[in-house]
Amino acid sequence: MRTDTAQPIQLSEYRPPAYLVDEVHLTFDLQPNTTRVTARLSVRRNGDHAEPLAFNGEHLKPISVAIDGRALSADEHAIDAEFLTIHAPPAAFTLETEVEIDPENNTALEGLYMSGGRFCTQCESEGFRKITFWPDRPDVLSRFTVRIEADTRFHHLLCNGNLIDQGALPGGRHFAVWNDPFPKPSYLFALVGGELDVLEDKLVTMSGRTVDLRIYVDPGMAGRAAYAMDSLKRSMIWDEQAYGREYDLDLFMIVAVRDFNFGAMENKGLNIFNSSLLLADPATATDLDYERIEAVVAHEYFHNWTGNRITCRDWFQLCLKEGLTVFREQEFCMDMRGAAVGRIKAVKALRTRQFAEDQGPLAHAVRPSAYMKIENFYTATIYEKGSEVIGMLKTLVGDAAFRAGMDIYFERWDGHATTVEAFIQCFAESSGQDLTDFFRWYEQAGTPRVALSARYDGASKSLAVTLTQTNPPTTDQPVKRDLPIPVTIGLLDTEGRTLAFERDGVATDETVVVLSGGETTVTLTGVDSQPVISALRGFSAPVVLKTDAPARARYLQLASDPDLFNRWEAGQDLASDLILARAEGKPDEVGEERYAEALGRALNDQASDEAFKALLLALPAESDLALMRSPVDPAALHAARDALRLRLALHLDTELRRLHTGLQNLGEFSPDAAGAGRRALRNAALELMAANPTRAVAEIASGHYHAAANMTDAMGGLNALMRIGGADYDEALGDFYAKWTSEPLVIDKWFAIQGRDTSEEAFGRILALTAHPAFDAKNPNRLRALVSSFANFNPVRFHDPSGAGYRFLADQIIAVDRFNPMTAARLVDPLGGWRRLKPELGELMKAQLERILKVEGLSKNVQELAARALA
Ligand code: B3K
Ligand code: ZN
Repeated sequence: MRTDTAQPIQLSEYRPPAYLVDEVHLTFDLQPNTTRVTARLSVRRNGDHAEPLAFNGEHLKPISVAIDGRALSADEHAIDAEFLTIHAPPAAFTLETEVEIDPENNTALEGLYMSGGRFCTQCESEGFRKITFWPDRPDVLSRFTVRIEADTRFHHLLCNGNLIDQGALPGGRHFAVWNDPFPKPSYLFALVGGELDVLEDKLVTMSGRTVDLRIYVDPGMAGRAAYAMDSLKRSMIWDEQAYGREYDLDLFMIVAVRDFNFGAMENKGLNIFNSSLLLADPATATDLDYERIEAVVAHEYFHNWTGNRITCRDWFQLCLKEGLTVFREQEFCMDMRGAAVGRIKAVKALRTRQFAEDQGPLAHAVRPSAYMKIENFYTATIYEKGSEVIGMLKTLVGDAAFRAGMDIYFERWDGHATTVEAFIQCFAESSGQDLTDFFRWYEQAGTPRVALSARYDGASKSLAVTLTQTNPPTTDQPVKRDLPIPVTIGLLDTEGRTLAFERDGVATDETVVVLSGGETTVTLTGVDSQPVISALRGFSAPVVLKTDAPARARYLQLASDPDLFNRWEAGQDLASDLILARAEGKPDEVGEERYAEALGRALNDQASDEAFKALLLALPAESDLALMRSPVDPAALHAARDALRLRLALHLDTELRRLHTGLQNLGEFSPDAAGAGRRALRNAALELMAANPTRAVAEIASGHYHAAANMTDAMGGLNALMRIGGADYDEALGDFYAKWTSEPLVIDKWFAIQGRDTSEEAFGRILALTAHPAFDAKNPNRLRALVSSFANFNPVRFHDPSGAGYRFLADQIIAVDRFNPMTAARLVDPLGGWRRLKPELGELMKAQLERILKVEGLSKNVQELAARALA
């Protein structure tokens, strides 16, 4: 087994770059197998010491290296698998290099590669070094001019910035020259060459400039870019209004590609998107697809200020751009689609992914202090928890100081690469607060546990609320410090009405208590009756809250907490307790009936919207329940959750059918939040009905599938049929495949639903699907559709007692690692949980990690994650 891991890179060892590149001229002679890249760099020494120059370069075939027009001799420089070294360069000079690369055989999809017969790039984090020799680190900012030459069948030649020249060349070739006036790090470089269709629009910015907007897609698909275009325009306007940030170039382009290792990339002026996050029409995309397109288009656009104009000094600062941009994206989405529902969805995602990360071997801080492969750190902790930390900062300093701090940040750091410290300093200045302790949120991994207890004194009408925190050790940090934790609190009376109170003599109905140190007590006065406490409203901090409140308090909250997050949370808490009790062999039948009753009442509440009710109807996921107890018995959790689903289906039968019929919408499809909410509730009702798989329900599900006028409903029907199984499901699967054979994004959904099939025979089918002619592991979307949905969303089959599920995942990781290490590494995560599983399963899972580590030639990416998972 390989345990000889290379040395990690340490934050404490950061050194400024020895050489800077102010200006670069690149020429690409695009050929699928032999692309020539000529680079002319204006290089200058950074600092006083003469040092050898070491520029990154990997998988490059060097042709020539020259300084100030003179070719370098063999003893003046060296080229190995990772670096171009020049032993004694002058203080300032022009470096000219020429290399050859092979985009067509670049299956790792990093650097310059081909997708669907077109050239495209992906450089973050360290892909640019696969294009040319370069100091490939984010703190080297350069002005790029790029000339692209290609055969005219590569009709569009795109790059960052502004098009400054184009024309024909002999031999059926043509060229385009692009200049990006904004200095940028190499990870934001992008280039695209190929035959594309374009959807065009314009936007007049706040200062009255007209920006051309272009979205490039596969020929024939321009109509499907309309929602992305609409989302882009709304994002641009939102950033002006919310943060005063205007777009800077005259042109903003997005290109959609089918083969992409993740979601999308914020390259300056030329975003590149996975087509699954860009193309949508009602027939082929679900409401969830629309929602994600809106979010990701906004996210990548917002990076223009938080990421591009101001970038990261080093990759340890990744959350500086990602956490902040996720935060801005979430604010935007809540403005577009409703705050409560948006917040609940964000917290669900955080808990499922990030809380799991904290409990596993891959736990790390929002700003880690060491890494092996930075590619492995694009995690839920950096992104989602990074966003939560910004949210807490805003709560702590207040809205006005938050906005003022952002203004200072934009003003001070525009055009620079900076650090999280420098960012936080802006808020210390705008608020006058000492944020030293707050900074621990960036340095300390793990999910704090907060306990709340309260004592009400009727005589003095006062309520003493005590909060305590414990910070359990994580694999990377055994000893923890206390954190400042903002806990938003409101009170309800026994009828569920808001109970006003006073804090420090000021009347209010909501307050933020900052738990600092191990324990904090506050006394609220003027509390007229024994209250129910609604704490951690809006999920004001990424913690696990435990209270001593009885179930009846939860029921009251579920019925009437004005904080909709906490209303939903109360339902989830009640459901979790019931499922966990049943999984442990202590079912609470009376409690389950009571829960069903309460849910029925919530569904009838005329005041709340459908999207919210759809969330109420969904029980906590098995993966979330698995985080609440250890050792985990996935089969017991699955059975207990199914039992509660069945009880709800039986108890709410009339109600669910009424919803299913009543919410039928025969009008025109609209992707807006209201329309999506109605479809979500109707499909959630059907899904719950499917927990009671009678003939009648199967017929309803089949009818739902066949009558579907949009992809959301088609998938809703297929999902319900999958849960019921049998001939109707098989018939619908066949029908679906036949109908959508030529639509790759839809066929991805066909694979994904089968990956989630929990029936006994599902695993055999999943194995067989890897030999299906439409299965292509080289396409990350297709691979993830089957393999990730199985490993992440099908716990009962993944954790099969035979270990076959783990073996299957390991087989896939090993196979994919040979050609695409980044995507292979992203599959490792589900194997990290072995310690928390019941021992007989844990051993089987561990054996697969050991097997992976024995593979000859394993990538650093997979090796780091598998080794950490075992350590
Ligand atoms: N910044 C990119 C992610 C890059 C991932 C590199 N492995 C997309 C984003 O977060 O906006
Ligand atoms: Zn991002």
